[in-house]
Amino acid sequence: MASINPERLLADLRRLRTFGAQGAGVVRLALSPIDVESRHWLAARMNEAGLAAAIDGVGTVFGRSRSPGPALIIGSHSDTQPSGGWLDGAMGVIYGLEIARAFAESPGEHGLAIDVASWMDEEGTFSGYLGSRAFCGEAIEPAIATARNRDSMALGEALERAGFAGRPLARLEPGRHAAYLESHIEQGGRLETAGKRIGVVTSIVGIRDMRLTFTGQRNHAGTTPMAIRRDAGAALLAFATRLNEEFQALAGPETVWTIGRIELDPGSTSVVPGKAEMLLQFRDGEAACLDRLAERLRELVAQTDRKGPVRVQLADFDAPVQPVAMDEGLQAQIAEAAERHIPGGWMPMPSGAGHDAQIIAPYLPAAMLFVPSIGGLSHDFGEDTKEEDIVLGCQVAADAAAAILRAARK
Ligand code: HGY
Ligand code: MN
Ligand code: MN
Repeated sequence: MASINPERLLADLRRLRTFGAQGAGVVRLALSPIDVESRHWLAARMNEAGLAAAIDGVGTVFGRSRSPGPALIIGSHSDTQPSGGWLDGAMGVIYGLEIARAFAESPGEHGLAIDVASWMDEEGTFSGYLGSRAFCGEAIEPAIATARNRDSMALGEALERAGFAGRPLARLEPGRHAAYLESHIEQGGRLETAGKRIGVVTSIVGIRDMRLTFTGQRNHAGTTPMAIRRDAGAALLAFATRLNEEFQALAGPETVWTIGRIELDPGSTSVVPGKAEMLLQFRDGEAACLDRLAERLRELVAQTDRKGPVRVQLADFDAPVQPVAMDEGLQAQIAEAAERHIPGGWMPMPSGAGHDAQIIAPYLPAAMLFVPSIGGLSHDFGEDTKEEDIVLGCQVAADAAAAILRAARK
């Protein structure tokens, strides 16, 4: 079996961390200058590893093995949240690079084709899973035409500025690509609580991202009597309270929902807010549960809008992401590899985080491997994983990758 090089793996992870480092965390938003710089570095490292690397028309970095197929794609994302950790996504990308190098150096695995990917904008700075959607041939033209980041920069402009616009897109090659393997930090506390070091992902949660806009009337905060106000901020807060009660009644055991952003216009203490916006996200492993919550939300919005005195509108904030199951055969190969390294030290588990693997799964057998997150913390600068778990995860992924490709050759 090929042995990964722990020092080289950790050195590349630490180097990638420097692109956008903020204290222990990383801010490397999709298509920001530092993200673009990191992608050129990544492409160079992939070329040094003997891959044919290119950055495609949406900024995905794709390193294609020079070995003939069948090929296993190993990847994740290297863009981050605004409060990003150093491992979210980045770890899975560098695993791919390290496994490609280890196979090239190993007599037994030399010639097994590993393609490596860093998908653009998994985190939805412009449009979630942009890179993996483009790779699978999904329509991204609407996103390119309309998506904007928080600074209102249009995706099309960001791609122009990055120098990626107009380039060809990395595309799934059904005759070549046998499967997709994504390794990732768990971003929760289940492995740590269970005392396990490897998670074999069984399924990935579905996600709905909605924008609610409340429109009232700006007015003087001192001279406008409470009875006649059309206070968009007060309406939003009342709606949020009612929503929590309603969702609690409809939620399943794994359902989560988050109001991640609230904006009041004009945001002055002496002005009754004329406009208010709320970003609401909800997730569950069952599509039927997500549909139930979405239906209740629509009813609540319609009721509130009819009742007044503030108008309410509901819209998708990002494209809905469906829950998916991971390929059973691939899961078994990850489990076998984990059992060899840490007998009994692994467990099957669902993913409460979204991943590019769920975009790819309908087009290609896909699987994921998790390593523990310390304290279950993620999407925060304090996100971390023990080095020995990072190294173990990469070796288990390498062994699973070899087994997957040998099986694909039969
Ligand atoms: O939010 C998620 O689950 C992923 O990190 N984008
Ligand atoms: Mn993330
Ligand atoms: Mn991630």
